[in-house]
Amino acid sequence: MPSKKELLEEKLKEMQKEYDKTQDNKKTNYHLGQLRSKIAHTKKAIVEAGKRTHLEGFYIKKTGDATVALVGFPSAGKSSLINVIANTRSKTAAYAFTTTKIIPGTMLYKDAHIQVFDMPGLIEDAHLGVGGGRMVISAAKSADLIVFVIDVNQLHQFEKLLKELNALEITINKKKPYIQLVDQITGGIKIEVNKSGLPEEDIREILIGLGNHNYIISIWGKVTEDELISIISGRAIYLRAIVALNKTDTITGADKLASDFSKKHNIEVLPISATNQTGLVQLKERIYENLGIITVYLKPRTGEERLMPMILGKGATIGDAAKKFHTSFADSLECAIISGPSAKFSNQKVGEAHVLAGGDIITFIREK
Ligand SMILES: Nc1nc2c(ncn2[C@@H]2O[C@H](COP(=O)(O)OP(=O)(O)OP(=O)(O)O)[C@@H](O)[C@H]2O)c(=O)[nH]1
Ligand SMILES: [Mg+2]
Repeated sequence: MPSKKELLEEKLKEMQKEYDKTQDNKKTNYHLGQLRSKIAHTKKAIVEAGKRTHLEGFYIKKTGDATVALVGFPSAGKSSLINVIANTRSKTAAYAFTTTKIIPGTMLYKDAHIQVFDMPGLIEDAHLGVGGGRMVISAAKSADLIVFVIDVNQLHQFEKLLKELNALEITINKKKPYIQLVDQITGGIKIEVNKSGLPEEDIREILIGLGNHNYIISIWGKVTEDELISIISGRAIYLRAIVALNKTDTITGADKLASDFSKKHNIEVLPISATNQTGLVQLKERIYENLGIITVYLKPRTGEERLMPMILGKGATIGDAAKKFHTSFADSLECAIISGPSAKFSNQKVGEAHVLAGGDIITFIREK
């Protein structure tokens, strides 16, 4: 028996066919508008129908300063990789499906505790729940960065992985278009800003199709109809990702291959070998960089010289560091003395608005 989702998909196809063959003129205008609205409605229902199958209660504790998920097909070398970049032992074997649950480990880099998840291999139709796919995708969704582990001899698997993620409305390495929605009690739909590239009529119909009749909407970037539906219904997920091209010890010309692959798919690619432990320093550095974090060091004003590392987001200021150190601390901060990459000279006195850089050493000075 076809599932509810399949029935809806069938219905959607028919509506789209009808839409495509109906000519756009004054007579058909109303009919087309109705159809568009129905199409938007059905798309939402399809997502709803699919939701239950891939969002079953699954929870993994996040610790550390940031999290990274290793995603790849079986036998790509995810477990071999986590074993050489993090403090964990995950079973590896020459056969597929060696890893059956999520194995967390911690990678220490520049004093940041980066939690890494080794995961079961993803396979085609994972989004439908095949082969533990639900668990993997649910953990991947909550990670700050995805590292796709790809066997250099199986490059085609990358596109399949992307397809699986796209089926779940996960978009890789794209900035989420900025959309503001204000719910109203009455007043109908008002479109204040529209830089979407979509006609206002379509936006109106999508909103109505999704059951939103009184809204003020502003869209500040280009979006497709599907993206708009996905964002308004709250399910669009945007994630950062890079590729670890593994098993480069088995081929020659790995660097060239990695750079071609990178250009083709517009994604950062790091050639590595988990077995020979090559390329790992670069991989760690790019993981850290893509997480958008910096490490700064706090130096007490008096007493011992021990530096305390603190992890902050890129662009963080002295004020942010003080707040992170202690919520009450920021209020009584007079200034800070800094040395390091963001300082003009050693022991520079700066205010709370000063923007920090990785490697800075900070001493807070509080008001008396
Ligand atoms: N030559 C070579 N073999 C590797 C490398 N990394 C992993 N392997 C081998 O590939 C096989 C699979 O490795 P695993 O680390 O178990 O792969 P996995 O991605 O964790 O697989 P699943 O848990 O089944 O999803 C093992 O036989 C590894 O020894 C590598 O860099 N070079
Ligand atoms: Mg494994």
